Amino acid sequence: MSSNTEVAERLQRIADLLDLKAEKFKPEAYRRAARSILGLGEDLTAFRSRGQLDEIPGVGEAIRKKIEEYLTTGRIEYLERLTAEVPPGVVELMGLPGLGPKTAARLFGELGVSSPAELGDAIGTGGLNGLAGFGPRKIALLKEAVEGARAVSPARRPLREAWTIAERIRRALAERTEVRELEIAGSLRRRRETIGDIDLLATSTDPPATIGVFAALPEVRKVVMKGPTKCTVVVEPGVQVDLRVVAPGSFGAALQYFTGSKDHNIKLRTRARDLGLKINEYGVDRGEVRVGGRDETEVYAALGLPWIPPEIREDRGELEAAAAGELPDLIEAGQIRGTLHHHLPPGAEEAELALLAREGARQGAAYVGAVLGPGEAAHPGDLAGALRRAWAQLAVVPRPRLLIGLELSIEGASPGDASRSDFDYLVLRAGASAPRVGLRPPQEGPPRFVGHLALDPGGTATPAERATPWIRWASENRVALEVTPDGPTDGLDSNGIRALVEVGGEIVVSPGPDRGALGLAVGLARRGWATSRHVLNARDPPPPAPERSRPT
Ligand code: DGT
Ligand code: CA
Ligand code: CA
Repeated sequence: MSSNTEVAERLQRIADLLDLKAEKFKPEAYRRAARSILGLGEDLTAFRSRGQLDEIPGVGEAIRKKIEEYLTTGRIEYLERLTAEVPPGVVELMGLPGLGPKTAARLFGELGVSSPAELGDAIGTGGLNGLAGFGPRKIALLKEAVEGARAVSPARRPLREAWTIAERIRRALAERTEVRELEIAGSLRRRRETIGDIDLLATSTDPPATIGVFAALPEVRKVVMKGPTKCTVVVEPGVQVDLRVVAPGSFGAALQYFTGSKDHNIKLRTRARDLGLKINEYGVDRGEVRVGGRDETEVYAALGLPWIPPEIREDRGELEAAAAGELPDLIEAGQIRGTLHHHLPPGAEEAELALLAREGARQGAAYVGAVLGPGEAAHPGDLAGALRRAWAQLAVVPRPRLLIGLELSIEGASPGDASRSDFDYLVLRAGASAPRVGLRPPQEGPPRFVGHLALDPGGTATPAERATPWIRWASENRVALEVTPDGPTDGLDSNGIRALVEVGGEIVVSPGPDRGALGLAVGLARRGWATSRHVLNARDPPPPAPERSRPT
């Protein structure tokens, strides 16, 4: 699926360049299309040959033409034109961590800074002092970014990006007949919000052949180290991947060891020692006798413990809970009854709804929740009515229930919105400001509100610190907070989830804008120790009230 990443990367670059030119809405459209393409389970060329590029969410006519142009000619003229308009150093500048296109545009426009090196010089000579919006803290962060760019250690990647890369490699290796077991280990298996490098673990009837195939994958940019059973490479776009081929009898022990976390492993090793055992990546031994190593369950069992889900292996109380037989019964993807946060592209609402219905039916969803915003429809109530009628006509079996939510910014919501009869629930978009409105949902039934956090990525506060006031607000008002595959950049991180469920709050698990990554969002929820009791969309909503009047 290399053309998918290639196209997505180019659309993303177009978005960045448009941002640099201070274009208003276009960048988000390109980003949405890029995200959707990254989440596709199939190569774009297959969509094209079926004439279905238009059916990819977020791909309208303009973007479709650019995709076709790329698939045919290997280039996108529009991108080349945009690139030519911008000095190359400025493009590098906006790629620095914490320095988006908007800041880069200002630095270039107002100070003529056109590369990371020039930014370093400008900071050194005090050239940024006094510039509006560039306080001492921001300048310190920029300095860090410039210095970081010089260092060798590459940045950590968001979970979803690393997962997409790892899955592609995993699929390529899984096709090989000599490969037997194959698992993604490390922080990715634990669904950590950010990933340093990708760790793969395999057993093989021909380890050197497997290593050879891995080192020669088309996405490999550089082979860092290649031995008979271990290989480290750097793949596009600059992520390190480790593959280890281990003996079948040690696969469980190796998987346990290389899944980590390091703190979890250290605690486990202490427990082993206390029991007169020795544990390492080859197995669990009592003296000369191997008592576990084939699979993970056996490894934990040898230490008198039940298998511990990877998502909570962080030494945050999971070993104590396991020893006491009190591990939480973590939420599973199969328990999700429906999803609640799909936006419908303006002008193509019914087509998108039909797609959602088919997808929902295929996945056995009990309901599908579409969300309308006051900005997306002139009269959301009328549109909701029309969509309900269109839904009733769809020839989809079994047809999930359609729920329609109204999305409001938290400042724009009023208590009266809570009792609107033309919507099934509200989505409150919460910005970085302190909560101001405490809407009370109806006393009966599950909460009818979903809070979407768009946390301000700036500042030095951790995602959990930034989420704290929202967690209190949400639990007090019985608002379920959203968990997306993008984690803290677009919702709660696992610390926030855990804090929320500990005070009796609820989450909503969403698949994200391209609808492809529900499993990752569930993984984050599991990392936050959430069980089905804590997940609003692991339940069915109350049946529709027959007396509820709806505009026709
Ligand atoms: P990352 O790559 O920074 O996102 O995080 P991890 O957890 O994937 O860490 P990585 O790739 O350095 O190592 C993979 C696993 O191998 C790690 O989770 C636990 C295990 N491991 C690595 N080094 C050590 C160590 O020094 N001691 C122990 N007990 N385990 C280690
Ligand atoms: Ca790793
Ligand atoms: Ca590693």
